[in-house]
Amino acid sequence: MALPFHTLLLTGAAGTLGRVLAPPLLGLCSRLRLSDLPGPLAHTDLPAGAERQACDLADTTAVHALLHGVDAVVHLGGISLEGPFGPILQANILGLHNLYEAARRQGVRRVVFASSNHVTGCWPRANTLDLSDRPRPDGNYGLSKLFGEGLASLYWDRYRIETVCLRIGTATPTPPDARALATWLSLPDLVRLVTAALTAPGVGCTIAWGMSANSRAFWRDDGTWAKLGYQPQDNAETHAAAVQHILQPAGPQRELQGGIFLNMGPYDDPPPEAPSAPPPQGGAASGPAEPVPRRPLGQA
Ligand code: NAI
Ligand code: 15L
Repeated sequence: MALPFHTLLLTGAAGTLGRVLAPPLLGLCSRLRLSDLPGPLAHTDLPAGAERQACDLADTTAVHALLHGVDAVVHLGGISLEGPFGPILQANILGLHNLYEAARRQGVRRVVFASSNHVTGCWPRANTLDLSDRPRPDGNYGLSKLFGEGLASLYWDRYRIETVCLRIGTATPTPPDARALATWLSLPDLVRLVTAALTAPGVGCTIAWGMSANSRAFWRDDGTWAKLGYQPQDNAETHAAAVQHILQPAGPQRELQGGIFLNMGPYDDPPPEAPSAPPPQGGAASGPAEPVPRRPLGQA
């Protein structure tokens, strides 16, 4: 039987999920190209039989070379945690723009984009969301994933590159805490979901929740899974007794869907000013500086 793809590219191949996905992706193509930053790629045990091509996603020229001859991309590469804007701007925002521009020029047919639940992380946990609910990113990282979903939409409407954006929850061997009873995506279900997203016919630009069939889910599938042919086999509930007592500290991180990411940032505030020293005895007074008068709005 013919394989679905000639050349498939996996970015972020040396990362946690890349190492899970590389072996099954080998079975879907004649050539699998694995990419990551040079250091991680060189030091990670990856399946023999796949090509390796190191590339910093922020390097426009290198990304164009990386996409040469590629039919489809599973895009996992980039910063995978909340943090300051500068590095996320480079790896996730510029990196994604480079990827889609190179995909357009190289005639790539489909991208499976690892988006994230942090696109909607500011929704309260009491809400069960469907895809009509507006994005409410919970930080720089979630914002970069929302940018990716926007790029996917643009490159489908203008250039007919298909994308499935997977809003992945918590993809781990077992759920790590009580929140993950809602967000968990088992690793076998991750493989099922990515395979379905790659091979389903006519996906256009689709967004799908990336979770197992969790009884306590924060999100409701609206039929997208069936269209993709994804049938989750796992349910975090089987791990409930082990983790339901593991709660995040009281505060937004416990109330909102994004969890611990809500406890991070802002990052760029100047350090608090040191208290001013008392004026020297007998010297010129050096009290606090006069406030700068504010101009009324509308004046130059
Ligand atoms: P990870 O951090 O283990 O892997 C990401 C890989 O991207 C790393 O190997 C890193 O070296 C590489 N990378 C970082 N900056 C790069 C750059 N400038 N150029 C090229 N490569 C770069 O993350 P993980 O857990 O494997 O996640 C994979 C993807 O799935 C990420 O995009 C993440 O945002 C997304 N995701 C993961 C979830 C999870 O539960 N693991 C949940 C939601 C989304
Ligand atoms: C993500 O997007 C992260 O990449 C992953 O490390 C987890 O934090 C996950 O979300 C989550 O929300 O559990």
